[in-house]
Amino acid sequence: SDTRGRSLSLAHLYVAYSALALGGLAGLLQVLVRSGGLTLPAGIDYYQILTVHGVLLGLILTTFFIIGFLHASIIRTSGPYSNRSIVLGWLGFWIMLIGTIMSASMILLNEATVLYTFYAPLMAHWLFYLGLTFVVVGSWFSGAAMISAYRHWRKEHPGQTSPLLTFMAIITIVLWIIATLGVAGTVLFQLLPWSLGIVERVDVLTSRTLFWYFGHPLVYFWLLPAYMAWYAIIPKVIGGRVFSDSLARLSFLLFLLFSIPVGFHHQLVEPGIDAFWKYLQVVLTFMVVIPSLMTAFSLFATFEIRGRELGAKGLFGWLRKLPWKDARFTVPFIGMLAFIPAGAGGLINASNQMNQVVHNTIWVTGHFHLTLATTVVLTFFGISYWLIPHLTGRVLTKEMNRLAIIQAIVWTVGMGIMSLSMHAAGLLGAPRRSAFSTYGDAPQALAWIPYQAAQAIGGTILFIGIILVLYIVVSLAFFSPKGTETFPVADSGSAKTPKALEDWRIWLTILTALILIAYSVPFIDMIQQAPPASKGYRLW
Ligand code: HAS
Repeated sequence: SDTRGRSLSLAHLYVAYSALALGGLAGLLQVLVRSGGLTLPAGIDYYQILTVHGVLLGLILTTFFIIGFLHASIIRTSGPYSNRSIVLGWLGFWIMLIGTIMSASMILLNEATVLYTFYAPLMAHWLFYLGLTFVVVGSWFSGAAMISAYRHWRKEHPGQTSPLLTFMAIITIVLWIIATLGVAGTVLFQLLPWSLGIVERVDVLTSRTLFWYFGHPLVYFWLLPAYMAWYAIIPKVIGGRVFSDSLARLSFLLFLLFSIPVGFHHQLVEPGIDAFWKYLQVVLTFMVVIPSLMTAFSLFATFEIRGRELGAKGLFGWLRKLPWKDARFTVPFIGMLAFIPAGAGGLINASNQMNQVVHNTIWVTGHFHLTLATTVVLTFFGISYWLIPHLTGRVLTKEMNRLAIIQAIVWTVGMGIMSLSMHAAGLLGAPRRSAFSTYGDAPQALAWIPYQAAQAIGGTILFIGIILVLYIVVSLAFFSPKGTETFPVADSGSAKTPKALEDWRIWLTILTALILIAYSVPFIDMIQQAPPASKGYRLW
């Protein structure tokens, strides 16, 4: 029916999975190099492939997948896009794609080996920063397409509560737009002029602070689409309903409020930021844990209620009633389970004293391979298994469903081995972002080697997982039998939801106040007490 909307979403998903193919290959190479088992040919540098891996998987796969999924969710629940939204959506897609090609080319030419956080004073070619600017600006066009569709719906349905999935998609994109103001600030006013030679030096602390103003909400921009599926789609897959429409909306609003003013928990060991402001942002970080706990509660409730409806008895009998053979449920469910240890690791990171132990160790890499690369990514795979055939007019066959569950098991085994050994080696002091070295055969460094070998084994199993998921995705996109695959949306009974939950004036005012409280004084301090700015370095 809505062919234009379908093509728009699909185009984003195709770019996302292409990024997975290239970024995954870089991941395999880098675990092998790090374990000491491989030397890269033709002068290719370890940090170059690490940058390819981080940028393609952390920034490109996620942004394209999420925007494609958000478009599809809004169209599914609020109706086909107007011409205006379609044009804005395609403009966004092309600007982002051109930006991606610019930045990726510079990385492949080894002129932007600055890792995915592109911290100053490491300097990249100016085209890399310009490419990133295009990606961000393009995503704003996509956001404008979504907001325009949402406003249109509200105009057509005065006084009604918007569909839950649309509301969640709008929170996610508003979070992204407000967060990207920080990264746009550092790229446009600091990194671009500096890499072009217009200014000679860069203020590193301000740049990193602007980056983390963006970088932390970025991780919730990754998480919220997974939560959309958990709250509003999975209940339908298991034949149930959303536990509470109001609770789901409140949890998304809490993410909007608390995920931005917390960037300092990535900068706890950095000088130049007063301890009081770090403390305040750590308190706010613990506030952002609350909506995740609400999510866990509400998911358990949905699962249990459904299981009991199906006649389950005893304390845990409902677990047996869940549709374990359905990849649309099982694959994201594994992601949910992974979030229990992953979230616990996050709480450790956020605790100031424990952060001193784990910061800049490979523990942190283990943390985000559980959060992003397991919880979020497995949910994205689970979504793709019905979304891609839904968009291409095909069906998820029994064989592909079975393969999808096998894929998730392979992924879990590979990631389990890799991430556990990353956490363990991190506690033994192994640094993150470092190529293979025995540090002059120092005993401490020699103790890390078995864990690095385990990482290589886990990483190789994961690569098999990547081949499997790509095989499934290509089959679903081009070869599965023609048919109709539904986009499942659970009933949430939004009629009783308090109207205040959709009163943007309230929430955006609180958000602005929180951001100003958390960041104003530290920024003034940075400007007034700025240490000498750095001239910068190049790794290339
Ligand atoms: Fe994090 C570093 C703190 C969540 C990603 N994080 C990172 C980096 C990334 C990342 C990429 O405070 C590295 C950045 C870099 O390159 O330097 N993180 C947290 C905290 C949370 C958290 C407090 N992180 C995430 C998520 C990510 C992500 C989500 C991506 C998607 N993280 C940090 C800190 C650092 C950090 C510090 C900096 C470290 C440093 O020093 O550099 C929290 O949001 C976590 C809350 C979650 C929970 C779990 C709730 C459980 C649920 C599962 C329900 C399951 C069910 C099924 C119902 C408390 C919702 C169960 C059924 C059964 C039957 C059992």
